[in-house]
Amino acid sequence: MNKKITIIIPTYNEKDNIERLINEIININPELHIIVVDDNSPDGTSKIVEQISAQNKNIHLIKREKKRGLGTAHIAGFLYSEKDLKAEYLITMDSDFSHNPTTIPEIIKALNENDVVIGSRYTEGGKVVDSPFIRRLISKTANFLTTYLLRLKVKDATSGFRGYRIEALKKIDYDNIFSDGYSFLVEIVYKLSILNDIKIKEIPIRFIDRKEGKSKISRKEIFKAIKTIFTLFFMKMFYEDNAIELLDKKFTNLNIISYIKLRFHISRYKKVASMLKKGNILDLGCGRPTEFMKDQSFLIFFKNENSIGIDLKNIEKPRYKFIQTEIQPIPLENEKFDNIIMMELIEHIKDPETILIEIKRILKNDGIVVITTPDNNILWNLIWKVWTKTFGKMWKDQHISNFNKKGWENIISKHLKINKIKRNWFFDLIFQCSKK
Ligand SMILES: Nc1nc2c(ncn2[C@@H]2O[C@H](COP(=O)(O)OP(=O)(O)O)[C@@H](O)[C@H]2O)c(=O)[nH]1
Ligand SMILES: [Mg+2]
Repeated sequence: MNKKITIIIPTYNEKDNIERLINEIININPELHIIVVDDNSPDGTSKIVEQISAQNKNIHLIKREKKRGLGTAHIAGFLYSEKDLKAEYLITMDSDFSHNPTTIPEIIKALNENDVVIGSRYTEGGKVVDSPFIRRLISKTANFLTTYLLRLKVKDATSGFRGYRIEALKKIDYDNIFSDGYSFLVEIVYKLSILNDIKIKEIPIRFIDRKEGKSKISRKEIFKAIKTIFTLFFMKMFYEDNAIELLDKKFTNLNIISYIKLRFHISRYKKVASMLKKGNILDLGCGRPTEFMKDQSFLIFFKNENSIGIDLKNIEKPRYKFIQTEIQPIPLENEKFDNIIMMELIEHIKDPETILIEIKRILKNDGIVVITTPDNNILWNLIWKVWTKTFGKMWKDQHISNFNKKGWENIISKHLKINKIKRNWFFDLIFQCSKK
């Protein structure tokens, strides 16, 4: 064996299992490095491991001062494998013999061809033995959610019996891992799965319920797992739309209101983007749409190098060309742009027609204009009332021009030809226009 391989085993009160497990692993291959991560188990598990490791330099003990969860224990093992042992393959397993050590050579073999290998109960040939009904239900439910919400192709996303190539793990920023307990297993496999160049393979295992000691999974861990899956579900959208780069904050620091707002803006971006034509773009009012998103978010989303953004407020480090200016008048030459977009801005202007005249002037004759603005209808006002009551005041106070769909159609069509009207989330209008 020329590769350095570590076996990472988290333990909490496993005095009846750990020594026998270590011996069985040594019998399989004495060159394997075993890292036990013990959270100061009251039953003295770490003392047993200390004694063994004093005799055998391949046995390592990471002793943590208190119980800190399975996920952080795995990470501690990853870091030790990478930094201290310079290992290439890392294997994680439970200490209670639910994971049969004789599977280790199979995992190693599969790691030669794959980045991540999962010992799977639910792939063909896999099995669960002697597990209580409730445990099976929890595990099945978690896997059902990861399949349908996260669209994760892995059949057993909660299995802790795994192999990882260190090169794959290096692509994960452990600082951004938000789950510390069992649901860490879902989070890390999900985050690995969305990287393009990662190969994940499941190999069947027989999972046998523990004979010695007690399970440490608690009701709290189950709630935390549900929270993890839903948080990842929200994240999914950003990866899919490549929109994580629009955030000015760490994703995990967003709250539920931020998620709602973000979904709203990105949903509009997609629709607006689909209405544009080839060529250059002017974004009127290109500043951040909400406090946790970046300035020029739409332009960053759309990725057209021929873009200019204009805003009343200054922007630090603009990603695309930027002019800070009033927009009545717009300090640009006539017939300059293929596309002009103006999102959620026109309602802030006292005399909306003046800006439409300016847009017409700088638009090329065959250019496209996309304007978005709230539809001041009953629904919008209702949503507004509920929102203000629930979450507090937002932007509506600054809306000087309030019209419903008909009203906006009348104003816009005085200056431009309306080709298409779409809606974003029922109450937001999107007008695609051209010159008359
Ligand atoms: N270091 C550490 N190990 C833990 C912690 N919670 C569970 N473990 C270990 O993780 C493995 C899986 O736990 P177990 O209770 O068997 O989970 P179950 O098989 O899902 O019931 C066992 O080896 C436990 O000793 C923890 O907070 N810290
Ligand atoms: Mg167990």
